[in-house]
This record gives sequence, structure tokens and C-alpha cells, in this order.
Amino acid sequence: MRRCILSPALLLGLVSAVSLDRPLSASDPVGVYALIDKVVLEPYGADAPERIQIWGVFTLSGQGRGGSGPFEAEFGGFYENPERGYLYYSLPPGSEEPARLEWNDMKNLAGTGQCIGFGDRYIRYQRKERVRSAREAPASPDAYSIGFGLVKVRGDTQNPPPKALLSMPAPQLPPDGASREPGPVVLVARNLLHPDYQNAGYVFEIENASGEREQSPVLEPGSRQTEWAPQMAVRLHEEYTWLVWAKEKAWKSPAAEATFIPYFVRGQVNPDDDLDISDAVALLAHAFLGKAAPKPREAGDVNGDGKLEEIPDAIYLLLYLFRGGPAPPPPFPDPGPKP
Ligand SMILES: [Ca+2]
Ligand SMILES: [Ca+2]
Repeated sequence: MRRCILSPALLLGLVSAVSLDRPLSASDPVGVYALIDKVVLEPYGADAPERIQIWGVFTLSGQGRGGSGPFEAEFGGFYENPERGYLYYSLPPGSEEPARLEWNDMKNLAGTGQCIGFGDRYIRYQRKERVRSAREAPASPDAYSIGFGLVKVRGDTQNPPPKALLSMPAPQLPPDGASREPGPVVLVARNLLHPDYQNAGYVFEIENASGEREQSPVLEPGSRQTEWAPQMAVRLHEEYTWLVWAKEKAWKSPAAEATFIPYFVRGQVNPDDDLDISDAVALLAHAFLGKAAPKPREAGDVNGDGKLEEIPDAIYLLLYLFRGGPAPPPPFPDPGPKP
């Protein structure tokens, strides 16, 4: 599967090849390092996909002017902090088939723990791709670019950007962006993969949108994953962020972050049992008066198009309540998970 080994020398037209698993230098040409959990090709089931969602954790190359990443001091910020979420790309015009081949390779490598690199750091600043939150509906894909091909990174790499990805635990349950029923919750993280830190312990932290926070002690690792049951239980109309990081003596990994929301009723913007005009008013008050956002935000997406847009969503609700318009899509009228 290893199709290409990149090197600065290659860029200079020389023939020698250098492994990417060396310490990072300013001439590392990779645009994005990725540890992929899953890939979603669009349109679903099509033989010739037009777009790709790449879910996992990523470190994007900086823009050459010094970034804000953990490698700033040592390496001039050439790569940004690892971020979880998804990248969303459309096919690059003129390079459709090479892009589809790379996408297919990504699909095959998803979930295997194989860290990869792709894209071209030297043109990434023109592309402005970004890691999207798991709660953001896919829209306006960034243009994919081929760069130098897909690169597989050794699992014991000492190159800081991919090593950081392999040195982080990965939130698994509740999944990032998911919704779950109210009540007790168990947080589960996949252990980090890098062999340098296999004796690390794990620390979890959970915080709700009201600012209540709870942290675990340093936990012994499970065999492949580690879990923690906080005292904090899931409540309706509350949103949760949880973090997990690894710790071994003075070393601490980057923290991996995930969010989840409780089951909700679409359209139930203000937290009471009645669905009425006050819910539409609350949406508009959020838009125009800076009042509180719906909790969770998904409850305010009354028309279910994946976007919280207060005016169309408030109008949809008003038409339903007073003009016989269509009902909000599920979860409605009973609380339920995000579809
Ligand atoms: Ca209400
Ligand atoms: Ca909407």
C-alpha cells in the first residue's frame, strides 16, 4: 500500500528518498497528517464519489508564518495543534481519478490505526481547509488537492506531528457529536497507539455547558480502551464536553475532546414542556437580542436541515403551530436522539 515516500530532496528533483519518519524539519512537505476513524463517501453508495468526509484526528500544516501549534517553539509552528472532527472535500477538477484512488486508500485505512499524510504543505495556504466539528452538518466542501500522494507513517515515528496523533487517546463513547439518553454515562476512550507511551495512565474530564466539571484520577489503562463513570449524569437541555488525555510521569499527551448532547425535542427551544410561540420567540431573541442559544443547538434546527438558522427555523415553527404547516422532523414530538 505504500505508494510514495516523500522527501525534500524529491522536491529539488534529486533522486534520493528520505523517510518521513525523521524528526520534523521546515521542509516536511505533507499538508495534513491524519489518523482516520472513518470515511464517508458522497453520494452514498456511488461508484464514483464526488465528496469525502474524513473523520478522525488531524494536524494541519501551518501557513509558514508561524502557527499556534505545539511545535511552534521548536519548529516554527509548521503544524497546528491536533484537532478532532472531520475534513470535508470535493473532487479537484482535472484530478478526479487520482483523488478517488487516494480516497479509496483512506477508506481502507480507516480504523486500522495507520497514520497517514496527504496533501501539500506548500500549497495548503491557498486551500483554507479546516477541521469541522462533529456537530456541524456537511456543507461547502473544501477543494481536495493531490499533493504528492498518500504517505503511510510508521507507528513508532518520532516525527512530532504524526507522533502527536499517535500519542493521543481517542474518544469512543459517547461518540463525538452524538446524542444520548438522560441518566448515568460511561466515557470510553481508545488507548493511545504510540509504543513510547504504553505505560501511560489516563485522565478524563467532563464539563457541561453550565460550567459544572468533574475530573477523574489518573486511571490504569484497560487493555485496548479505558473507561470512566463520572458522578455527573446526563440531563435534558444540557450539553457536554469531555476530554481525555494520557499521562506518564512528567509527560502529558495532547487532550482529545468530544461533545455530546442529550436526547431532545426538535423545536423545544426554551426548556419547558410546552411547544408554543415562546419557542419561536426564543429563537428570534437569540438571533436579534443575543439571548441564550437553544440547548442543545440542534433543538433550534426546527426544519431539520442540519443548520440552526433562526429566522427560517422560527418561521417553520410558527407555520406548524398556527397555519397547519408540516411538523418538525424527528426527534418530535417525543425526546429522541439526533437522527
Ligand atoms: Ca418550550
Ligand atoms: Ca434549520
